[in-house]
Amino acid sequence: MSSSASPSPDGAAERPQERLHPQEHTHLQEHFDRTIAKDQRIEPRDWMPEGYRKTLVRQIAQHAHSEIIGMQPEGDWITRAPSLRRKAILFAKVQDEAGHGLYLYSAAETLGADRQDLTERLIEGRQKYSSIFNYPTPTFADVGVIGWFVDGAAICNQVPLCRSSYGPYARAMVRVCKEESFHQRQGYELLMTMMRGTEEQRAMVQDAVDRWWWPSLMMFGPPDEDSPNSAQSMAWRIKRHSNDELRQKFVDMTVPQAEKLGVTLPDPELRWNEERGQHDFGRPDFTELMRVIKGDGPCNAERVGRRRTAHEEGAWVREAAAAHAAKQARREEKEHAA
Ligand code: FAQ
Repeated sequence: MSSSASPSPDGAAERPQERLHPQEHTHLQEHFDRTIAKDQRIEPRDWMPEGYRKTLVRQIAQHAHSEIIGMQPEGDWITRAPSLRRKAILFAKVQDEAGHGLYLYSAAETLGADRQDLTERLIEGRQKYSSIFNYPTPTFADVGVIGWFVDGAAICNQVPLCRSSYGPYARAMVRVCKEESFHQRQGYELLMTMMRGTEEQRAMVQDAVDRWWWPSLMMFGPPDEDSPNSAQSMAWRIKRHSNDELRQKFVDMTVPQAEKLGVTLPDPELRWNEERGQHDFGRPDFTELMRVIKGDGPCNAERVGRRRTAHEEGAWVREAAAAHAAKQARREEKEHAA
């Protein structure tokens, strides 16, 4: 998409509409502000402040990259799933994640971003993806815990995004959330089955819970006081809740599920606070989060390296698709001329 626009450092092209008469600009800004205040949607055809557009491209691109990179940790288990049923479920889930990524890249394209450019920014380390996908998956219990925790966290974060102020992003989230619910349930069901199994299987589940709990809490981002983007994103109603509010919601949702499953969450400070009507819990290690975001997590190099290889090996598919599209266009042109 986007033709005459010139690229800017975040992959969002500058739009000519910014060169407006000051009075016209004020009028458009007021209209935008009213739309946001009335809780109505901004659509691709609408004028929007440059900062709003860039924030959306940043968040949607990171979200898309997360879905695509997020295929890898569980994808590693497709060929080793313990039964045909588990293999089919896992296949479907990983395929859904690819679909979410492509859906989100399309949403970013409505803002003038270019998909190829976004992919290059990802593999060159110039754009981020979720920290959670930089942790290893040594056992099949990890597949269950990813579904339960990671998809559970994604649901907490993404259900409010269904009311995000940007129409294409909000609508994408509705479908994505429906599929994430299936993903979460399949993870929980897998863990339930393992917990009904042998002592060794129960130990595998507990070990995976111990390894994924804190990284899952980190998915929600830095604490509110250290979150540079939250205030503006919430004012624009892109984000509806702060990072800490969503983290709290995830903890409150997950504790009873852990009890039912029969596992212990690895946090000695975790307890119900009667007064607040919420759980108190320990502080995640946010220095670890920052380290992982900056590229120094257990699997960052492997994840990005694999994405780069896949992109390079897929070049012939993109070339073939482009050649086919060009041939179709020439054929249609000829038919119109005749
Ligand atoms: N990892 O100022 P804030 C999924 C960055 S999809 C990496 O608080 P913001 C499905 C942040 O980007 C999971 N980077 O930022 C699935 C910013 O950097 P920047 C992805 C992080 O945007 C399941 C800087 O730190 N979901 O799981 C992280 O207001 C299973 C400062 O942070 C989404 O992307 C992190 N954890 O809030 C797939 C949801 N946290 O851009 C496969 C949409 C923060 O200034 C298997 N995104 N950063 O350079 C959001 O809701 C927000 O962007 C947040 C961050 C909440 C992630």
